[in-house]
Amino acid sequence: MPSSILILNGPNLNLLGTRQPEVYGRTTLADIEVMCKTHAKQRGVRVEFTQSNHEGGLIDAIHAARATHSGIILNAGAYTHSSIALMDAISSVELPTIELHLSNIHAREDFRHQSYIARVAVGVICGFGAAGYTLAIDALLGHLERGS
Ligand code: CA2
Repeated sequence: MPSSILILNGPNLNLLGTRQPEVYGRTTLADIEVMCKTHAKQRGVRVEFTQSNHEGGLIDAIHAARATHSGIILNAGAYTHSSIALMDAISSVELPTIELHLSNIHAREDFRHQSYIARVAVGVICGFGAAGYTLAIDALLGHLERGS
């Protein structure tokens, strides 16, 4: 049983619940952290939940996870669509990673359809709002338990 997973949130997600509720909902990132920790406790796993507006901060967190976590859930925000550096960081740590988005990126602008993260992720969850975070925890635990 994996003991700990990292949930990593990228740029602007600290603004959740305060702007554009029609796109991202009214739930704040702090609310989502509580949801994740409650769900993870029921599933018998620890969660580290963090956010950074900086590409380098996200990369540092991914590198550090290699020593402390069994897998990663990553909502990389807009870096999803641009960051080869984040893609390389995920490849380099060899931790199973689930790509996550609140919105359905495929139903939005064309530039959101491209994801560098998806190329190295186990799978992608998008379009389920805040509920996607607990879906991603279950998906990652299922993957870790199966070992594939
Ligand atoms: O749907 C998602 O979770 C996204 O990762 C959110 C990113 C966006 O660039 C991705 O294409 C999809 C944007 C996060 C911005 O979050 C805000 C929250 C409240 C107000 C304004 C922005």
